[in-house]
Formats: sequence, structure tokens, C-alpha cells
Amino acid sequence: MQLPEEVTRAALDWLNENLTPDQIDASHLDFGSPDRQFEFPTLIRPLDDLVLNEHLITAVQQLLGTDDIRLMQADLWPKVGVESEQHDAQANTDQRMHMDYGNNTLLHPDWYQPEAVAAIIYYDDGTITAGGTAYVPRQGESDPAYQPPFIHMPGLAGKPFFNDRTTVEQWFRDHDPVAYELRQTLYTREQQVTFQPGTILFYRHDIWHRGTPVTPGKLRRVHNLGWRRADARGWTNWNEGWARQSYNGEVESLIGRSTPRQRCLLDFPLPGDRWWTPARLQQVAARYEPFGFDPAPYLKSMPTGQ
Ligand SMILES: O=C(O)CCC(=O)C(=O)O
Ligand SMILES: [Fe+2]
Repeated sequence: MQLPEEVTRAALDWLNENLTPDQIDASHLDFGSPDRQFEFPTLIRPLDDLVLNEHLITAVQQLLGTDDIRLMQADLWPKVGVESEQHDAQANTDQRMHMDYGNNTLLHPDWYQPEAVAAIIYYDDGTITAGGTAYVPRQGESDPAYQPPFIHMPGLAGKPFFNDRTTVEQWFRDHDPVAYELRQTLYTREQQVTFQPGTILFYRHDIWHRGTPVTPGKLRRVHNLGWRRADARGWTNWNEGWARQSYNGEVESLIGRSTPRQRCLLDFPLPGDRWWTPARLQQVAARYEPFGFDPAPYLKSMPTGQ
């Protein structure tokens, strides 16, 4: 879907000023921002505020069936188009078909009780850059491609990890012909996302998908996001701890200017949560009031009997 223009405008303006082809290290061909510089919190307001945007919260709350959700991942990264012969076994250019759950949870997802959701926000025009994410829709309960356990992919259940499609499928052809055949059907079934600046793809961590090549010389900038239910088990944060960059006022200001729903993404209990007592609220407020924190919503719905 397309995010409302007012949601993405500030981030797009920032990116079109500060993350353009001449500002990118063209040798950075892996997933993720170089030196993790665009992992949330980036301390760049338009980027951090987009990650915490209320529209995204509403959508994720609906998808996960609860108001109590947590952010697990937010990273903005450039994918630079290169000639296809320039890729090696770990290259990200023409990705292998995969699911994302393997390095986001220690457990195995349950199709019927989704506990987490991922998203990609695209900041460029796919008709110019190409590189639309490819995905394989699940065709009902008996779909052979979606019979758990989902272990027919690199890095899972003892298989070696490579990122590059050609390398991976050669390995499966030589070592696991049954999985090879299954995986071949995924490539024939794949469909590709079309995108403009501000398009968002919500997807599951147990959907088959992959990144496809960006046109040589072009730049595709995307945000990868992930959330989980607060009560989900096994899921782990991709980014470093949110509090880690505290002390210079930037993280504190993020907390101060956020709404209770936005703070909740970072494990700040919602108003009405049993965690809150008058004393705890006073202590938290003492820490963040210099940064604009308003204790009123928490006070108003203070759990009774505390
Ligand atoms: O770049 C894309 O379109 C998808 C990337 C992806 O699926 C991944 O790196 O896990
Ligand atoms: Fe992925």
C-alpha cells in the first residue's frame, strides 16, 4: 500500500538531500546500513519519527490483533545496482528465496498465530530502479511450499548460509535435490512488488520472498521494519537496545516528544498498564519532563489499588 504523503514527506526530503548516489559507498553490497548508521534510533528526526509514526502503529496493531506491540527492527539501507557478474556467494544483489524468521526468532513461527510482522518502505520509484521484492503467495493449507517445518533454506537446520541465488541453488541441486525441486517452484511462482516513494509492503516472517537486482548505476533506498506482540516468545531485537544512546538528550527527546502509543513500541508501558504506580510515574516524569514528557495520560488511567 501507499503511505499518506504527509507521513513520508520529511523522511523523503531528508533522504533526497543526504542519501543520494554520490553520497553512497557503492562497494557496500550487503543488507543493512553501512556501520549501522541508519539503525533506529538514528538521532535523525525525520527518520526516527517515521519509524514511530502513528499510521504504522495502527496498521501493526490491527495485523497483530493487540495494542501492545514492540519494535524489533528499523534500519534504512541503500541497495546499489551492480552488474550481475559482480556478485559472490554472499552478495545481496540477486537474493536466494528465503523467509526472515531464522534470524529474528529462536523458535519456529506458527502460521495460524502470527506473533510478528515485517515491513519494507520504499523511497524510490521502482520503474526507474527495479529491485522490487519478490514474494510467493501461499495457496491455502495444502500448498506444498508452505508445509512446516520451514527448513528448506540456507542457514536453517544445518544448511550452509549463502545469500546469492545462483550459489544457493547450486548447493541445493548438489546436496538436497528434493528441496532443490521445491525451491525451483518458488522462483516460478514469485510475484514482484511495484513501488513508488512511500510504498510499504507488510509481510510475514514466514513468507517466501527475496530481493531482486537493482538496475546497474541506480540506487534503491528502503527501510526494513519489524514488530512483535508484547507477549510473543522467542523473538529478538535486531537493533541495539533503545536506551543505549541515552545521556546526550537525543533519546530522551525522542521519548519526550512521543505519544504513549509510540513509546509503547520501545517497551514503555501503555497508560493503564499494571506497571504504573504513582511513585513510578513521578520517577519516570522526573527523568523526562525536561524533554517535554507529559505524565497526564498515565496519571488519568493509573491502575486502581496501587
Ligand atoms: O531487498 C529486498 O527487497 C528484500 C531484502 C530481504 O528480503 C532481506 O534482506 O531479508
Ligand atoms: Fe528477507
